[in-house]
Amino acid sequence: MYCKNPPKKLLLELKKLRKKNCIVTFHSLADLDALCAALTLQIELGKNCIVAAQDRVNSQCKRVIEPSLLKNVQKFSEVIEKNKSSKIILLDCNEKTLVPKMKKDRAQILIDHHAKTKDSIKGQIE
Ligand SMILES: [Mn+2]
Repeated sequence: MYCKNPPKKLLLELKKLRKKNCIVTFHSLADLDALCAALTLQIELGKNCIVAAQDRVNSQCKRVIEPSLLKNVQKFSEVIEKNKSSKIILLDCNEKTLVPKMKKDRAQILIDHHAKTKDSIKGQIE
């Protein structure tokens, strides 16, 4: 859903995550809107916020994004094993098949601009 101003509840929750362990992920074969949103959120939340891809980023991301920033993107399946209690922020996606490494019920925060269906992933906070 598109909203001009983010819901207060969402902003409060994001504030609470500052400097806490959390994992930011996005849809498979990440594009620039997914990856840039994640990298920007990481700047806001701090280095305890891990940016983790389901698989890989697309060729446009590889062309445009600084290699040092790309190196900072980890593998979701590895990260989740080591950080089982971390909160998960899902960006730019609400479709289960596009986040194959994520258990469907584990997005604490969902930030997305795509249309929802009855099968969409729900975030505890959106
Ligand atoms: Mn996208």
